Amino acid sequence: MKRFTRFPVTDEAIYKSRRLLIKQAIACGLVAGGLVSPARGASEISVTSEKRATTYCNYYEFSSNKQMIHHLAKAFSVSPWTLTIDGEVKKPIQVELSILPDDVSRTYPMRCVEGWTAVIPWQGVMLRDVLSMVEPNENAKYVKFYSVFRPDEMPMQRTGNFPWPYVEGLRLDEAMHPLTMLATKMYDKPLTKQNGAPIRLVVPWKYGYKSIKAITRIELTQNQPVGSWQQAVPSEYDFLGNVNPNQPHPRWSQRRELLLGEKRKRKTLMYNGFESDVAALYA
Ligand SMILES: Nc1nc2c(c(=O)[nH]1)N[C@H]1C(S)=C(S)[C@@H](COP(=O)(O)O)O[C@H]1N2
Ligand SMILES: [Mo]
Repeated sequence: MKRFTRFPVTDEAIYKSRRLLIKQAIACGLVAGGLVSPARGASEISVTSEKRATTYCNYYEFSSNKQMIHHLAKAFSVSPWTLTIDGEVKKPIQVELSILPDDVSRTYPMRCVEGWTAVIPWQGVMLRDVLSMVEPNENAKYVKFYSVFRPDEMPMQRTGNFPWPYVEGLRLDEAMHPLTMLATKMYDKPLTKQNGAPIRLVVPWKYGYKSIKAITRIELTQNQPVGSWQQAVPSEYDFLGNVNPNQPHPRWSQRRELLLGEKRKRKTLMYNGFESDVAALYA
């Protein structure tokens, strides 16, 4: 298995050791490659505690209060669930989630544009393996994701001031990148409701808003989709959403970030540390 930058990411559950020592990064050649700065090298990089990652969330359908979401999500039901994949494809399908493999395990930093990061071990499937099941046709250029619309169970959907349901999009080449996952588990357990059960997107080199939760539909499209945040606040959220410490944001500096549980901020890395894996997509 290829090791990705910033964190030594493996297919075996490396987080079981809890602490990803910088020594491992040195062993992986990340320091030699200049991907881990000496400043970062002075401290160790840990997986976020499961407790923190499941009680400090962004999920605007429930609330804008990050610590309230895990309480409010209790009333949300995630089974039965059908995932439709359609649009510019040769074989549209409705997937039983139980048939999807969940044997890809990746520890990725989830970097929110607000300046905080949770380092989470995800399990699921590469999106490209799911897309190849439906066989995108020649018109397919983008992938549009739709989250669930359940105003009865999601309090913020009863207000009209956001373009519900939450939607997001990727270019087809981004969707086919091997880093891009559909996750059905985290910490080797089924996804919690607050973290996006039963199935969510995880795109590690992009800001968290791209990693849409509770997906009901994946539509291959010819035209570039408009994400819900992009539509609601275009000056703050662009379509690409690539992590970039040098691109100023009107509300939050993107230069630094707080890893949940730590006291001091760390420098934010270009493409969230995955520059050598994805920079070619944007050349
Ligand atoms: N459906 C939906 N997906 C969503 C959001 C949301 O409000 N609704 N918030 C996004 C944002 S802004 C972030 S930072 C991540 C947070 O993921 P986490 O709570 O699992 O850490 O989820 C993303 N996916
Ligand atoms: Mo976010």
